[in-house]
Amino acid sequence: MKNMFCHGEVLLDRKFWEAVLELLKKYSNTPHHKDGKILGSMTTTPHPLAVYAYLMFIHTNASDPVIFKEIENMMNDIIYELIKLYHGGESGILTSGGTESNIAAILVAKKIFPNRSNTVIAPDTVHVSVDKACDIMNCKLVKIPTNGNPVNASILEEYVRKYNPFAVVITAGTTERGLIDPVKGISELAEEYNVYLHVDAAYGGLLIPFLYRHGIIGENLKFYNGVSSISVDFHKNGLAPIPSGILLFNSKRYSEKICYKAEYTLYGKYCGLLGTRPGGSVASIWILLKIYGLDLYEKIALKTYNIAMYTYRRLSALKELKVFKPILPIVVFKHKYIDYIELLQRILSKGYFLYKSPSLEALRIVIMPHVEKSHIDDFVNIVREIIQ
Ligand code: 0PR
Repeated sequence: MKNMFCHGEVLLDRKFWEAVLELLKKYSNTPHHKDGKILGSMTTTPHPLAVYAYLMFIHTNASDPVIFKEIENMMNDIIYELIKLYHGGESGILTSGGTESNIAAILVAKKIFPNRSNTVIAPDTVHVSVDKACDIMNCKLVKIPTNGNPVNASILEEYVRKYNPFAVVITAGTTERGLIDPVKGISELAEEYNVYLHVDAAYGGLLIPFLYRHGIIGENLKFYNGVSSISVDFHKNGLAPIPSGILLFNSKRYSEKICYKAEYTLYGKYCGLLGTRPGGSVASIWILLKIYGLDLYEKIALKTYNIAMYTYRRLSALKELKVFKPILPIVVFKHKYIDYIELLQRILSKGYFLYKSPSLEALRIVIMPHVEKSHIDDFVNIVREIIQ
């Protein structure tokens, strides 16, 4: 066989393509967002322009700004837009998503405050990646019981006084319910007690500033003085392909804490937790911002919120259900008598995918950009059928 990677002949061969397609098709029958049945996951189909840009830059490594300086320039443009969105911040890194961002933020905090007690404080609604971070770094994670509410700032203050932590992590858009912890109030505490405050906005980061601006929610997300870092995922509501996370810092001094000397590289250092990173992710976020600007995310925030409210109303009309009112576009519901795991099994058997909200013993629907009202109508009909 000729060198198929360098020459076109084999790639033009029809038999060759038939064989390739046969192999791929065997596994191509995955559920797809466009079918409207993936209603519980925080994933969506990326925008075609983002996919195009990703493929165009698929050979690039975002960790090598010497060979691929264009990627670094794009990244600087993205950071500039996010600084506008969050009214502050100074630097940022590309991550694989919310998990890596949370681990990196906690590592930075630990390096900034090496002499504090080896403790991180977080409400019990925090994402599991913070447990992971403390497992890796051998820190103690103290969780504040919240009973399914945003954390109370004065209770958090008591914990900070008691434990003298090196970091506090709060969430702007919790995983199970879409709650927003009081970023402003807690940032004031973080400033007063001089503690590192990381805001996990992996899910809510591209929703909250817009819903706040439209008066839909009362809590904003921005770089208030005491906020040290904010994470936001573009592979959630940003229509970029997975993996596309960004971790923003309020100071370059912070991002430099996770740059490691690597003399053998042309750049001389590696920044962040990972090594080689997809430059395609940077290109995909960048092209969407260039073509549509932040308006794209405003439209998505309003659309998904409206469909979440529609879902809330439709499900609330089923008297057997208890439905929690959405804050962000997440609708959580349970049956008054049927156990939520049993309900989930019945829903899964109809080909629909929801996630769980175990803390509420309920099921979670996340209205992502691909979800349309017609999908919700079909889903509500199925729910009506299976609870009768
Ligand atoms: N922070 C918050 C608030 C999140 O909701 C998530 C993801 C993360 C961090 C982590 O983001 P990455 O998964 O991009 O690292 N929560 C998702 C969800 O609940 C993602 C998810 C889904 C993760 C399924 C694992 C999994 O098996 O849908």
